[in-house]
Amino acid sequence: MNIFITGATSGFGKAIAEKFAQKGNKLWLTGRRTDRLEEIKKKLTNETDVEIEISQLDVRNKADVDTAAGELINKWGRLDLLVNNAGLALGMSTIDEGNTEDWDTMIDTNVKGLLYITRALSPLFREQKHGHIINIGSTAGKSVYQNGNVYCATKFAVDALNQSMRIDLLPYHVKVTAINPGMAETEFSLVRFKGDAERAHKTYEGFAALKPQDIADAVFYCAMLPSHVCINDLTITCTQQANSVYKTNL
Ligand code: NDP
Ligand code: 8X3
Repeated sequence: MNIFITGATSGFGKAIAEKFAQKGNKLWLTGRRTDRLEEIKKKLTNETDVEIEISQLDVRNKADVDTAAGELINKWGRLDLLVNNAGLALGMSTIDEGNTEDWDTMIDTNVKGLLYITRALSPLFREQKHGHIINIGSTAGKSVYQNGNVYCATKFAVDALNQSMRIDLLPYHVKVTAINPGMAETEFSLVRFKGDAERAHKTYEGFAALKPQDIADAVFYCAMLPSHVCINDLTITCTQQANSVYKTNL
């Protein structure tokens, strides 16, 4: 398969890249941190014999998104799977105290970035009459949690877009799947708490949180199903988490 992944420099995106490379798939990996992309390409090229392309890409930049999509279309001419994974949370506060710059960044990345990528690559799927989009949503897009307001709203938007895209692309045999993880120990909390490693670590204290590989396994499972089978929506939490709100560390 030919696979394009956003946010492949860490966490879920990196684990998804590793999983698909180990299974012999061609990858186009993107993210803002070029050093990480080069490192991952080098490692996967040493460990496997798959073709790995990398593009430095900020999904908020529509012109750059269109350029990367154009490069893919010129070079590969075919795409089987798009993984819309790039995303982030910034801060946790009540609505009356929220940081509006953080709100802009979350909305621009999690919603508009996902839209730019999908708009740039879905015409290729339409022409091929084949393809699969896997959107990484969240349990936060199913039920809101305290102080999660805008981040949760962006993931509710991903849920709505996931459902809409499936209807829009159905005539072209394009599968659309949402994978909605619960708490997973990646760089997510380090980013959310702006480099405060102690606070980030505390998020997962007393928990056996999900690992990035758990989500990579789920993405792989959904992507490998027969052409007549599509998982529309899959919510995955660690065993100590019932939904985005209720957790226990017993
Ligand atoms: P990480 O912080 O480990 O990874 C986030 C990835 O997104 C990085 O590769 C980062 O790359 C990329 N990214 C962030 N902003 C941009 C941008 N503007 N343009 C391009 N890439 C960007 O976190 P996760 O792996 O946990 O997060 C991946 C997805 O999973 C996100 O959508 C997140 O909302 C979602 N999620 C996470 C959960 C968790 O508990 N960890 C639970 C549920 C959902 P770079 O910085 O190099 O650009
Ligand atoms: C927690 C989900 O996306 O806030 O249940 O990490 S998220």
